[in-house]
Amino acid sequence: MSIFEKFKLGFKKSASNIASGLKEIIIKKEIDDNTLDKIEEFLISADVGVDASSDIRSILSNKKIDSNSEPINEVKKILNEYIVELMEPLENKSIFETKDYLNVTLVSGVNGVGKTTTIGKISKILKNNNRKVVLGACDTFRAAAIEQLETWSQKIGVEIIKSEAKADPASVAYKTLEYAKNNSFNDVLLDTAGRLQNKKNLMDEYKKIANVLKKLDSKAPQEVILVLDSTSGQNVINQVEEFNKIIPLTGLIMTKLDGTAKGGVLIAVAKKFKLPIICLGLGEKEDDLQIFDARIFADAFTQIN
Ligand SMILES: Nc1nc2c(ncn2[C@@H]2O[C@H](COP(=O)(O)OP(=O)(O)O)[C@@H](O)[C@H]2O)c(=O)[nH]1
Ligand SMILES: [Mg+2]
Repeated sequence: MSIFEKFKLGFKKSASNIASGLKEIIIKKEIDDNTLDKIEEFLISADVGVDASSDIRSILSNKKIDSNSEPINEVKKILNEYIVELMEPLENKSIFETKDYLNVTLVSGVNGVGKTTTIGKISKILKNNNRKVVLGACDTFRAAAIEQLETWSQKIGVEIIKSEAKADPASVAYKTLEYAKNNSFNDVLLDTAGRLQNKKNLMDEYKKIANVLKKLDSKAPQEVILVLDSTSGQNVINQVEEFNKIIPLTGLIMTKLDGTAKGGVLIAVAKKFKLPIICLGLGEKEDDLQIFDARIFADAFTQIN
């Protein structure tokens, strides 16, 4: 199966939601104001966001739709082009590329979004690229969280640094980086506990992790990645805003695009923050991760090609 086919399959719910929604609306040969209103409303309801939906409406209204072609196909094409133009500049594969320095990635997000699972998946890609990877179990909140990361480390065959439950997450981060530096590792991936962006003490703890890392490497963490759950809809906007205030984010990952009809929220996030999009989660297994490619995303979303 090609990447595109895999993506289309995983992304089926969102894509068929868009395709069937547009098909219901676009029944006439020409696209009048009423139809434009309905398209815009529908895109907003599919979580594409008010700004992007209004952009798409104005592009559609300014464009002369070729009356010889099927209007639905023209609309899909315009939507497709809009997505590519918006999101192609946000592609960022640098985390997967070989570097001449130790790359430290701090992974954050609210509870249950898929941080630990995504770290497992990313470490597999890194390992396949011949990189020496160590995971840091900085989610010390529950013993089960440490065990979950440990299970991933065993499955993928990468090392892990951990401590007992309730230990200071910053100290685990420090120990992990120290170990990685002393043993010529290429990548450190730090798992953290889920935290709500409005809980000050937890956000302080998160900030402390980054500060402690700087004692060993003034440039660390080189990557600060926020994981977002696509099924949370527009809540993700607030999450990006708040996490970005504490430690500036270098990239985003969106998960669970396989289980939702609301994958359009990635477009809303792209439009609002213009932050790099690293990869997308399309399932619970180790290979269910797609390095972000705007064209593949756009084609799957609009069911073109
Ligand atoms: N369907 C689906 N489930 C996912 C995905 N990523 C993670 N999960 C599941 O979501 C749940 C929470 O994941 P976990 O990694 O523990 O989240 P964390 O609390 O952020 O570390 C688990 O049951 C995962 O298997 C994804 O891309 N698709
Ligand atoms: Mg976790």
